[in-house]
Amino acid sequence: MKVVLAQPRGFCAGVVRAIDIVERALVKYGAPIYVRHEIVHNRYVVESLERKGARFVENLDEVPDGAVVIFSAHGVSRAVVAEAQARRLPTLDATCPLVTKVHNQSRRYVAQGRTLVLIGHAGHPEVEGTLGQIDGLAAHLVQTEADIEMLDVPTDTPIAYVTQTTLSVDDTRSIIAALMRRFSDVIGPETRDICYATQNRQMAMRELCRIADLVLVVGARNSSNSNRLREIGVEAGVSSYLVADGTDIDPAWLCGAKVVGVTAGASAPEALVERVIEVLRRMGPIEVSVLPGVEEHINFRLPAELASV
Ligand code: 0CJ
Ligand code: F3S
Repeated sequence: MKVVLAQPRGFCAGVVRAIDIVERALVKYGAPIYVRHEIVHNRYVVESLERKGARFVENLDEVPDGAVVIFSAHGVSRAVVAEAQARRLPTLDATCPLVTKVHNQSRRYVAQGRTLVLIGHAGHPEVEGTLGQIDGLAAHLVQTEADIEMLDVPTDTPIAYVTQTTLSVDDTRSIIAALMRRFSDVIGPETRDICYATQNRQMAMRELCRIADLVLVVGARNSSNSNRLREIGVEAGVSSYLVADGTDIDPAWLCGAKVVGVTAGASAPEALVERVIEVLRRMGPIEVSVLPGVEEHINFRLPAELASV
């Protein structure tokens, strides 16, 4: 059996930075360090940081007075920042700079008098953080083309849209087109809010689907960008499964597969890709190769107080 790895796959610059922030904070301030929400959507990452002294919470009321708290890569609303300030909690912001950029753009659009439409998935922490940049009724969430028809907004209202960073490029394009059809004055970034890492991994997944009989996507169930990779496989007609670490591979999936593709979401460490390869090796002889693809050289700066730790 051939095992072909997608390039690029796995960690993006925002995830590397977010994990680095937790590790450096533990060194500088000592355990425990509180992290609001999973720093990135991956249990393996979360559990390894827990072993070093990080404590993950969903709400700031679980953080004791005076403890250092880190905001996850997905970003937070202004209400969460205000709550931390009101309690004078020392905070570090691990929000991906590409999410912060969307926050800033959202506020600018609303300041220009436009009604904001956020394209994204309800309940996702990034969506809550972005919607939470805007007060009151000026922001609307849409998840599908059908949601555009349901918007209770006059069609000549000046609209600006922004998007979640980890969406399907193709689906987002269709939703933007529907928005442009319904409203007469629409501005927005097209699909440029979808980050470089999401776009590159989706492109690599499409390449993998041209040669693979089956694709295993290493990533967590609550990882938006990993789910989008699996969907691309399904849309291309290639059986595709999200796997946490390989222990969840059903041998029946591999029946008759000559070429197995493996990729990983932006929050999945390479150690988990290696575990998946090990599981495949135990099932029979394999030959591993990497598909040529985009090389990424992006780095995000750390918060100043952690740069020299
Ligand atoms: O939202 C982000 C800034 C992406 C973070 C990395 O991926 P993950 O799986 O933690 O988050 P998504 O669910 O947003 O893909
Ligand atoms: Fe940032 Fe994209 Fe990664 S938004 S955290 S670079 S998936």
